[in-house]
Amino acid sequence: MGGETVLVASSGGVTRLTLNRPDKLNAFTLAMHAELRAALEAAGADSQCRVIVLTGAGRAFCAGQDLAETRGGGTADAGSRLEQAYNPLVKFITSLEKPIICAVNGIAAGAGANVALACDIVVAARSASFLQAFTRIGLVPDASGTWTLPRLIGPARARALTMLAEPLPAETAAAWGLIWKTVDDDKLEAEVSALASKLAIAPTYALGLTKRALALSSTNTLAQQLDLERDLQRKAGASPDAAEGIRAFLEKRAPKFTGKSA
Ligand code: LHQ
Repeated sequence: MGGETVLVASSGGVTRLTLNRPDKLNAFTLAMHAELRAALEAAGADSQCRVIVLTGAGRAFCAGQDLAETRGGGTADAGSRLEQAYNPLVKFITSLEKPIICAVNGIAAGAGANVALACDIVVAARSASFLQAFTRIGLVPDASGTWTLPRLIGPARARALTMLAEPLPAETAAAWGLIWKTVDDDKLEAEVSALASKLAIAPTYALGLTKRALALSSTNTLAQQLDLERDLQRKAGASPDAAEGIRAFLEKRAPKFTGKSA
């Protein structure tokens, strides 16, 4: 299923989206943006889908914007490409109330790195790397990099990473807290499948509210965040999954979550 540039496969509550321009290291074209957005929207609306996995075909995850495509249209208004494509993509990924795992199978460069980092759980192959390539070509980091990087790894590392534009090995990315973990290349598929299967039977509604609470914490005061936790706990606490979770604990058995809000 899916289009030419994004492959879509769904099974057991997991929707797997594969960026599919391997000969161009899965660089983003407008067509790929449109297909990815449509696939994400469909997964978001599909009640059977409880977790999304985003990965790349071939040896790279994604090399960012396809620079051959922007050459013709020029980068005179590179901002319009962000406005049209990257900004809505990052907003969609970060606000979708379902978990999104990014399986970084190889190099993630430019906007490709930052789209990966916008996902909820990032697992990288040990040979992968993250390259804030932008300043190599006279651009500034985008697709939320200037927001995400200082928050995840601190301003000092964010400054050097973006200004030097050197590849950051996946192992270092994990050690710095930029991503969740690295695994041996030949274990990536199995590790990500195991994580996805676990999340596919998790209380999806509570996971979505957790994602919302963590996102809002970056602008909230402690008092606002405590109020938010109260409000979201009220919602989660009234869900069938909370009733099931507590009942299962007391009955000393594994819970059977539906993922639903009511
Ligand atoms: C590519 C690309 C690519 C096209 C590899 N485009 N073909 C937003 C708004 C508006 C404007 C601009 O940008 C943005 C956001 C951004 O993402 S800007 C940053 C764009 N990305 C980059 O600058 C990274 C460019 N790529 C590279 O530096 C290298 O390809 C890396 C370091 C990722 C990998 O190097 P290698 O492993 O040596 O592979 P390669 O360079 O030989 O690439 C393989 C092929 O993929 C090659 O095509 P060819 O036909 O010659 O075999 C490359 O031209 C193509 N490719 N990235 N972004």
